[in-house]
Amino acid sequence: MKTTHPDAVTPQKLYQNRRSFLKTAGNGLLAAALTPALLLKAGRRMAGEETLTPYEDITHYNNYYEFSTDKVRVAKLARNFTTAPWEVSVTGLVDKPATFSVADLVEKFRPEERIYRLRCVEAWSMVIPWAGFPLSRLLQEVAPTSEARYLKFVTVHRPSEMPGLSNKWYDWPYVEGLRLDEAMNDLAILATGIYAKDLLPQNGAPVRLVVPWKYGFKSIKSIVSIELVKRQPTSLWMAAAPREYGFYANVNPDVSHPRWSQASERRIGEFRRRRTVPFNGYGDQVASLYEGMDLRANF
Ligand SMILES: Nc1nc2c(c(=O)[nH]1)N[C@H]1C(S)=C(S)[C@@H](COP(=O)(O)O)O[C@H]1N2
Ligand SMILES: [Mo]
Repeated sequence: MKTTHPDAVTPQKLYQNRRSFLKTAGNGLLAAALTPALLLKAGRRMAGEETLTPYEDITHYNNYYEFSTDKVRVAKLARNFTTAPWEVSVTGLVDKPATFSVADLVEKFRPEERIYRLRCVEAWSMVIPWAGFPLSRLLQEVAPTSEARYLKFVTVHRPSEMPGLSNKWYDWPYVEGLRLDEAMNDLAILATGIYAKDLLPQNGAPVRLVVPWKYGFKSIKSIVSIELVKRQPTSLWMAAAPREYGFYANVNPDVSHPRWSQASERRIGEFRRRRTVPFNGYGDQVASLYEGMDLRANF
């Protein structure tokens, strides 16, 4: 279950080469020797005991309310979303505020593959091979001051391309937050790709957060701004339903959502439900961040 072992981390380039090799081989003699069943097996990469969620599912079952609240309609509605050029500003309580183009970030930080489980608050989950780099590396660039305690992330607000923004139920733009020590944990990444391809708009192109020990809604998409602040930011979800969505949102099978249990989950592509595990299985690496905190009060 240790999907984050260094062995599971492959530079994006190598992975691409391996894939194009498999493709070429598949066109030739090898293909003749493979039965359909074997081909199916070969096409399913494993992450430890688990199977990666198919690309088709990752890219066609999405939560991205700026486009639609209907998970299967997001991909189509987001098809023509403009994702380049794109800049992310990092401001607030930092010594060296800066604006970075995503192209430069990719060049500088060389996204690598990280296979993470994503556990949505709605009790479904996926296993996704992200391409990304640690958020801590970007933070090093801007040098947070000793006053900085939290990060506030903001998604682009572009009504002309995002039909869901007409939904007045939510307080746009989409905002999320992390505590600075959470953001510095090596598991927290900024992702720019999936399956060694650039992110598609529906998955948060060109750059989105991934925090694998928290519910999926913390993984804010299409980020344009990161601000270092003193006080805990209010996320879009906290503002919309404070009894249902807290700031921490750590995956916790013992704390139910007011409207449903969080004890189990449906892995997309599987039939039997799985038991949900604390911190989505990443407790070894993150539980210490919450030592001494009441995780029922801080949900
Ligand atoms: N800007 C923005 N980011 C967002 C969302 C959203 O609606 N808008 N949905 C969140 C939720 S609830 C989940 S589960 C994940 C889904 O990511 P995926 O569609 O790439 O699987 O994105 C999160 N990030
Ligand atoms: Mo979610």
